[in-house]
Amino acid sequence: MKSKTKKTVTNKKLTDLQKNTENGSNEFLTTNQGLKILDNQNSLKAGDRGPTLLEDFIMREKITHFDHERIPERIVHARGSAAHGIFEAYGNISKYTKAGFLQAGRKTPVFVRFSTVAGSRGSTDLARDVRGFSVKFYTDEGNYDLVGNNMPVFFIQDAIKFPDLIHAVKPEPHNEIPQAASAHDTFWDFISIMPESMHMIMWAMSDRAIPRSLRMMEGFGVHTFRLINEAGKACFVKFHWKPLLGVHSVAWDEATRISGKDPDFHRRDLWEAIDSGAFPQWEFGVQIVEEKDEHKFPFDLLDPTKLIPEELVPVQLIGKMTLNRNPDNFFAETEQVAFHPGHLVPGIDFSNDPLLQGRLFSYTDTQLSRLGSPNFHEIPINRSVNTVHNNQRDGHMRQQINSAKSAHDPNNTMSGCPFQAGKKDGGFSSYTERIDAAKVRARSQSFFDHFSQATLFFNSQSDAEKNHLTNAIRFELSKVQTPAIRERVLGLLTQVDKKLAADVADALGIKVPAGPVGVMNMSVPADADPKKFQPIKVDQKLKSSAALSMANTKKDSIKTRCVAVLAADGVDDIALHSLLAALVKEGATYKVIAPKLGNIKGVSGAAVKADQSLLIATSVVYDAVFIAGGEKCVKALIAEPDALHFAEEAYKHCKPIAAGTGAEEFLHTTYIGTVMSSNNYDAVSDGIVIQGKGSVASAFIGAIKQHRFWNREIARQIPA
Ligand code: HDE
Repeated sequence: MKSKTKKTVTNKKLTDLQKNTENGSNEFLTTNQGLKILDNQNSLKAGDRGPTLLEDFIMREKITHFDHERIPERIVHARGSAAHGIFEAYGNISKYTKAGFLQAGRKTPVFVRFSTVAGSRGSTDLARDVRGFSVKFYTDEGNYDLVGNNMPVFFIQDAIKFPDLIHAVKPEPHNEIPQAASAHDTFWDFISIMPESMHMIMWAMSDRAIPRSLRMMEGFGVHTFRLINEAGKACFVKFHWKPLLGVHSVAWDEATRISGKDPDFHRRDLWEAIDSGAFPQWEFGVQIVEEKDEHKFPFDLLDPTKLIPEELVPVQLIGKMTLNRNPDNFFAETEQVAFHPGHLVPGIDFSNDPLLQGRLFSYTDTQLSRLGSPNFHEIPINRSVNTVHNNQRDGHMRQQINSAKSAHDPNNTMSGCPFQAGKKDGGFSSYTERIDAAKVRARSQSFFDHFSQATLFFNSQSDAEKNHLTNAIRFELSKVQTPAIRERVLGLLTQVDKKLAADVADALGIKVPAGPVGVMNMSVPADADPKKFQPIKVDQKLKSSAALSMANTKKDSIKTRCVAVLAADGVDDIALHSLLAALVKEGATYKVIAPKLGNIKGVSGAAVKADQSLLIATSVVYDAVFIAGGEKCVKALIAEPDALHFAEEAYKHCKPIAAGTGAEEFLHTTYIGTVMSSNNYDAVSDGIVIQGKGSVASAFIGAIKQHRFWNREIARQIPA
């Protein structure tokens, strides 16, 4: 035990000695005052069967601390998962920005937090929701936070509506139901009278809202920002994160089942990937618009319900982010990290997007009540790598011991220190935008086209994606209890796509309205002319945009994909090991699932370890299924209803399925066999790989790269 060494306390050494030791290291248990604890199992009592004494300061301290362990959760984005990493800039961007961390060759540590928006801290990862994508860059010019989402637009155009939006989507106030879900009256009531939300609704009802993994999501800064170069010249910019693994989602039915089987699915997936060295990566991209081109688009760059189609302004990739380290402590890092869109560095500035402007106030304000002190910047995860020098002092939980004799600026007492920095020393200066305007509560007419980009998004989706989106709105509106809300939403949908509206109406058993129901936009200020608030639809010419569909994402790798292997005694272990070696070589992982835990016997006489039993295994957390071959093994699996259900469920969710020698018989025992026996059945386009028809390994790998065979779902629904 290290603590036995005696330390001499001198005044000079006091602060060094005060450094906290790590919990769990080779040390004695102590109180918070450093007193060694003799007995941590029994409270102090009057006799061994007597009452506990108030005097027991050791127990009181322990329980008091415990009583106060929880802090208020974030009002939005409460459930999150985070990781450390590194950002490496490689683009030639100096023409547009002087931000040091964006210059080619620079490496900057980052901390990234992903989140859902509506649910509480303990809610499920797979809720249909927007995902937060916040990045803190610890640059040598100060911390820069890019606090974005996995969708490039937002529900509302002005920050003043944000509390209403969130009150509407959160559980209803009278009974706190439902948790982490938008499928309820208050949310859709708000949407039905807020036509500006229609574009975002298309994204939120698409499969983007149920990602396969946090590692397979795009990220967007959402607002238009400004970049500023050394000469002080500005341009507009939109920020993008593009995942190297492509953008992929699960099926809605699958999402609902994952929520029960493994509510930590995304958190676990991120943790395990980083833990195993399969570091998630994103490329960082910018869409740049010169100031002179600000008004050349059929939408307003300041409107956060609009994106800039990549066909109009391509994304230039200028850096790569790698997440390579899990947090050491969830609370200290993931929970206490405090992001703020106003944490800027020289070379980046705001635009006048009215949603962004409102955020600039909110984020510091919320940390004051969440983290409890204006000193939240001193929490280790929030500290700048630059030493902080200023005259701010004191407050709850102050960590820094400022030794200076005075704390005012300007001063003579400290010979003027700390000094203001000139521009050449890296001093931040806001972009000198000319503003000459009347003070009004108003919105520009250029914000009133609420539908054309919603239509653009819908038109850009593949048939399967359109199908999913339609079903998502059907699902949500079926949960809505008030018929008038359903009707109003349908009225708005007619403005996006007539067939979409008709298909949704059909499932609700009502007639599709001819157009908007009643006054389309009820968010009109008192005394204003309602005509000025009615939506317009500008012809945006571009009819579809490839980047908006996940069908066009990268499908070139099976890295980190997890394959479920169903096996039992008598498995053809030689063939199995060769298939597994091929999968692992390509970066995939696998789990062997057997009727029970322990070892299963291979035909070669060797044992194969079962990672999971059918009792706890579930198909929904896997990307693909392999039914191992071997006569006895196949017979044993056929006798297991859970194994049959496992395969049928994977088929229902459009996952690739491969069968080893003789395992075709297993498939024929399931509903999949009925499908396979139908005329003109094409196993390849259905993602089914059978041993004996070419190399199983390469065909299976090819199928896993495709992620899902959604066409299967349209052609035939399967009862599983
Ligand atoms: Fe946020 N948002 N937000 N938001 N937001 C918060 O700050 C807010 C908005 C986003 O992982 C809160 O520290 C207002 C858009 C993310 O810790 C709060 C408005 C976008 C996160 C807040 C918006 C976001 C937050 C709650 C309308 C995408 C999680 C806890 C003007 C660009 C950050 C906190 C993390 C968190 C306010 C709109 C993204 C209350 C007022 C648009 C990713 O300050």
